Amino acid sequence: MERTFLMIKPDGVQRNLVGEVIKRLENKGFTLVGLKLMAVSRELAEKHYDVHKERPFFGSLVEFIISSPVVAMVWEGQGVVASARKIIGGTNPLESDPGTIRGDYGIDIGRNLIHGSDAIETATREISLWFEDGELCSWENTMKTWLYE
Ligand code: D4T
Repeated sequence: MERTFLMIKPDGVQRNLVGEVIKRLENKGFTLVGLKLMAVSRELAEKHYDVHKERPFFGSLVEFIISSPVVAMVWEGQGVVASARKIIGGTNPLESDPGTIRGDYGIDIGRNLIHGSDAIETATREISLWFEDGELCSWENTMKTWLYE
């Protein structure tokens, strides 16, 4: 079953949106297999956003991610990588569709509440960057029969 890495950024945690984010993914039918509140080291933040290291916003993005705790999560389900990105919404919250997390709760691109892996390969890399194998819990949701044909 496909897995993705999601991170509620410091603004999402500070704004008490942890429950709201989890609720949206649970209601969709996806299964939570990893969850932790953590203070992020500069090294981890820089590794996570390595692809953006030449971009002008890289420095402020790293400072933001390490400024206050984040909630790191792994979610599982059919098509979860692309579907979670749709639930999250476009990068710039002012332009994200209403009904998405960013569209409903955000304004500024530098405070866009949540990160989600953008492809299956990225998800694999990010899950192993943020979680040890032993921190993930493989379990079968008893509702599976009612979610999948
Ligand atoms: P993440 O990676 O956080 O899920 O966001 P996206 O996948 O939607 O967008 P991204 O990789 O292009 O940007 C990563 C991260 O950088 C912040 N950012 C981005 C910013 O502060 N200023 C900017 O101009 C851009 C493009 C927001 C998300």
